Amino acid sequence: MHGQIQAVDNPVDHMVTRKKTPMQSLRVPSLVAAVGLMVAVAGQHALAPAGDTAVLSVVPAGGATGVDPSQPVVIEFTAAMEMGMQQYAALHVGDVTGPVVPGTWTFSSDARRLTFTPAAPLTPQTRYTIHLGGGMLDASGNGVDFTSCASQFGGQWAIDSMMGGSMMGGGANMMGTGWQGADGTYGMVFLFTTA
Ligand SMILES: [Cu+2]
Repeated sequence: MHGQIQAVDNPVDHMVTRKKTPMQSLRVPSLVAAVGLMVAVAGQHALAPAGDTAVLSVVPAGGATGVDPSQPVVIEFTAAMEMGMQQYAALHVGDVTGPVVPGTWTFSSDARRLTFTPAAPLTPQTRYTIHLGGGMLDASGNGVDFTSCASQFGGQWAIDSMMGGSMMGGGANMMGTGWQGADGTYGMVFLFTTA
């Protein structure tokens, strides 16, 4: 799957296009649209454009260093998220193409706070990448506005070139619906390093 879909513009353009209407922002290759249609027909999520729900906080933030390996990874949203969206969050060792850290992502009872509990403690002095799928939906079925991630929480858009190479970690496909947003990105990544 990786590398078959070409990025159509740069991260800055994504930040602009997200604010346009769905038709105006549909600057994705027809292949992507076709895949989205197939998935919609299959009864799963179509590529929903971002609505009003945004990311409220990311801990540890992108670029953080000296992070306590026992410190939980916590993502907060401004509104409740749709059930099951935790499947579109992952923690990778190294960059976003690295192995997925085994563990469990759990939503708070109000579905606004997502916490990762690793199966084993994180490794000291190691780089990790939090990956949030661009196709995540809120409880109203709208996409999440990730722009605050880049402007406030050290996030980077997971564009196609970043996703190149094989996605490790149990064969997880992080370029399908749920992982890919309506803007064509694969969501946000946040790199941090443990103490
Ligand atoms: Cu990932």
